[in-house]
Amino acid sequence: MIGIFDSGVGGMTVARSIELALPNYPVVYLGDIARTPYGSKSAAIITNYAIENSGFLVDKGAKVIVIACSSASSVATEQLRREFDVPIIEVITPAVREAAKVTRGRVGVIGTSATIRSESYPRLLTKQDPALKVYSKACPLLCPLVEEGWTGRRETKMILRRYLHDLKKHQIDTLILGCTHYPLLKHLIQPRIGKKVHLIDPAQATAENLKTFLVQNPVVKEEPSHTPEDNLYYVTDTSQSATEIATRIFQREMKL
Ligand code: DGN
Repeated sequence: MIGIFDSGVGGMTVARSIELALPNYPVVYLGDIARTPYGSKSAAIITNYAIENSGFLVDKGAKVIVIACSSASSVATEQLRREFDVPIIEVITPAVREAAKVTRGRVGVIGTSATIRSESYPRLLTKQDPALKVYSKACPLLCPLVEEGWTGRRETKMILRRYLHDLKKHQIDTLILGCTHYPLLKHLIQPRIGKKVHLIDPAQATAENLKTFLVQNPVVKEEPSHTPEDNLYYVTDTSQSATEIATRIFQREMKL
């Protein structure tokens, strides 16, 4: 099984892209909505949560774990690789590789406070290409708005405009959505940052990376009779809005 976890519903954007890229591969997902958001917590706490989530997924039969959360990917990847003997896939590297491929030199990164504080994106981006100019902005209010289902509200648009203002001043040509909740706000981000700015969606980049990884390392195998409807989606608390958001992301009735 492919195990995937996030602090809540954001990682479902990654899970959905994985279902589309690998429809016959079994998936088990854990959304830790009881303890969301992760992005405002310390690296030590996020790492503890990531270890517990990964333990749950391994118990369910996961043979590879996707950290579908930029905050946990930024601070907990190395620790998870030490604790578990299954491969650990994170969401930072695939997004950075894609950004480095398409940018003309000025890259923006938005993410949670934990992600931006860790400097994981600028570090990897300038490792890929030392000439890149990277501008980061923490957007701590966005995840709670997405978890609430406020993805079309006037208030969300106002907050986004405020957050993106600084990045616009830097005339970025590429923007990494450095949080797996943000693809759900793509329709609001694109017109506010500018139509010509290339948005990097971590969900698609990570799914492509996982597909390539599984071709080279078949730790999980395709099961011809398996369909996405057979996948298992767990959450650590009940939430009506999580079920509604999941149903919208997967475009089918979801039972969490
Ligand atoms: N989806 C998580 C991330 O990518 O960082 C959000 C973290 C949070 O809980 N705020």
